[in-house]
Amino acid sequence: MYLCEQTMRWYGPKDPVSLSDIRQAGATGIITALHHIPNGQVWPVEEIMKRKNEIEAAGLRWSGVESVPVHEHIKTQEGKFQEYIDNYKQTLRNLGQCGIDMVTYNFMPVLDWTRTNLHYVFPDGSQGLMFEKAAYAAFDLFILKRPGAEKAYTEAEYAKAKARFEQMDEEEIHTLTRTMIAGLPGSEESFTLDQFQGELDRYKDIDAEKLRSNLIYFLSEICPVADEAGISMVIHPDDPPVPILGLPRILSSAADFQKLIDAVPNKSNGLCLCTGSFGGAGKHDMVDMMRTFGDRINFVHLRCVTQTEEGDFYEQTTLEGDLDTYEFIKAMLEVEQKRQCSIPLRPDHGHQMMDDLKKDKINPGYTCLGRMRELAEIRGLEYGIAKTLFAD
Ligand code: DNO
Repeated sequence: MYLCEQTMRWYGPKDPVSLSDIRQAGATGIITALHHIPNGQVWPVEEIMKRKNEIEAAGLRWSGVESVPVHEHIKTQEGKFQEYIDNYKQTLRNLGQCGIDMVTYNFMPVLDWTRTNLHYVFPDGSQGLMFEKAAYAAFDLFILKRPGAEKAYTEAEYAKAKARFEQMDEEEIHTLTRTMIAGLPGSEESFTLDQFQGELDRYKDIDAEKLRSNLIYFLSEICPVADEAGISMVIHPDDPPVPILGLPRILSSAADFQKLIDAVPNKSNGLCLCTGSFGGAGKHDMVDMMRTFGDRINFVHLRCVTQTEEGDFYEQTTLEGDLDTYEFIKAMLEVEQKRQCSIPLRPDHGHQMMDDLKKDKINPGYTCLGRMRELAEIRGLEYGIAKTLFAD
């Protein structure tokens, strides 16, 4: 029987969570990246091998890269973008040569994932990540003061954002600004407000169709190389799956992914099914996505969120939230038996809880204990479903 490959993300030697912690949490695989190599440069074979050996020495497998970042110039097709694409191809060849077979990336302009609060306190005392629409709008309208931002909001939303902003003290404004633009774990960039507006401006003539055609160009260049290197490229969906700060978004639904595979049908063109990203806004049927795109899903981020009527969302634990985790895992097991392979899955984020609340240095969403709880719940649920429904 094929169960998922249980993995955890590791931010490399500087991560306060060690490889040994991850192994003790029950994972067998590691998802990581060479964060020390600047965006756009080739990852040399020696550096890849060094990291691979370190992971294997801890009794774990390097199950996939998250992420080989896509340089902003590739997204906007300016400057040295062709050189960055060539570098990307070489990185894929080098990873393939070292036996790494899955690479995650995203095509979100400027920012990777976006939240407004990294320390929302849940009723049990643990802390998690959330997105509050009024705080986000207050940032956009009154802190960043993005030109033309008013057009993105209804009168009621504007009024709510204004009231929210007026409530904030200096400290909250500072924390919100940092949360929005200083880069969450895994993001490659960090900015000041002015630099940030400058980055947004580079997209003023790029709408969703243009961005999509730049992504399709990128894929048509790299997928043949990935096919040959034996690598599955998995795109991470937009998080949250709605336009942010006037930036175009192109991977916010099942239909968006369908457009990509219609344009570039290569085997290596795949999806990272992140249930929490799609779960952040709108109605998306992740169980159906698993069934529809099963052959192309080569990585799963399992995370449950609850959306509110105001457009906010909270990151819950695995068995709470809007996702039917039982049906999702069942659908995943069906795909794995059909494909006769295990798909790597990682608990995406976890709450900061217990002893981790006392630590000074943590990566929000990526603490040890919270993710251990997530993984334990996922593996228990999967085991139960597999035993009862898939036993030979
Ligand atoms: C957030 C992560 C993202 C993801 C990238 C993939 O927790 O899921 O940062 O790694 O978007 O390129």
